[in-house]
Amino acid sequence: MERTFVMIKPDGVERGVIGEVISRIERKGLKIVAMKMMRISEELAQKHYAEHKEKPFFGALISYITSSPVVAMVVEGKNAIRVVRTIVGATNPAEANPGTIRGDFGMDVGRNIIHASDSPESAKREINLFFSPEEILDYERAIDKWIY
Ligand code: RTP
Ligand code: MG
Repeated sequence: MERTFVMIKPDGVERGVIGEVISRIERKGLKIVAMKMMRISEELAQKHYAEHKEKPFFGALISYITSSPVVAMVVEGKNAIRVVRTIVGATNPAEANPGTIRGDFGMDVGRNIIHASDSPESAKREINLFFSPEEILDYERAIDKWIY
C-alpha cells in the first residue's frame, strides 16, 4: 500500500466542502490514516512549497495557503499517489475535467481547493512535514476486502 499527503486548502474549508471532498476520497476506496485541521504557519508554507520559491506566484501562494485553516490528511491505498492526483484533476480548475474535485468545484488556479503529492518523494517529504509517526494510524476496515 502507498501513502500520499492530501490537504483541503483554505478555499475548500471556507466554501464548506470539507465533507464533500473527504467523501469523494472515501467513496473511491481510499483509506484515511491521519487527519487534522490546522492553520499553516508561514514557515511550514514555505517549506511545503519550497519547489516553487522562484515562481512569480510564490508570494500569492503562501498568502493563500496561510489565509485560513486547512485539513491535512494522509491517505492510503494501492497506487494512492496517482489515484488521488486523478480524482483531484488538473492544477487549473478552469481546465480540469468535470468529475474531478478541481473540475467540479473551482474556477481559478489560485483557488484550487485541494493539494495532493505528485510523487513518492514528495509524498514522503510532505507526510513528514505535517505529521509525526504516532499521528498516522494503522487499522483494518471491514470494507477493504471488497475494494481489493
Ligand atoms: P498542489 O501542489 O497544490 O497539489 O498543485 P499542483 O501539483 O497541481 O500544482 P503545482 O504546479 O505544484 O502548483 C502548486 C500550487 O501553486 C498554485 N499555482 N498558481 N500560475 C499560477 O498562478 C499558479 N500556478 C500554480 C496553485 O495553487 C497550485 O496548486
Ligand atoms: Mg504540486
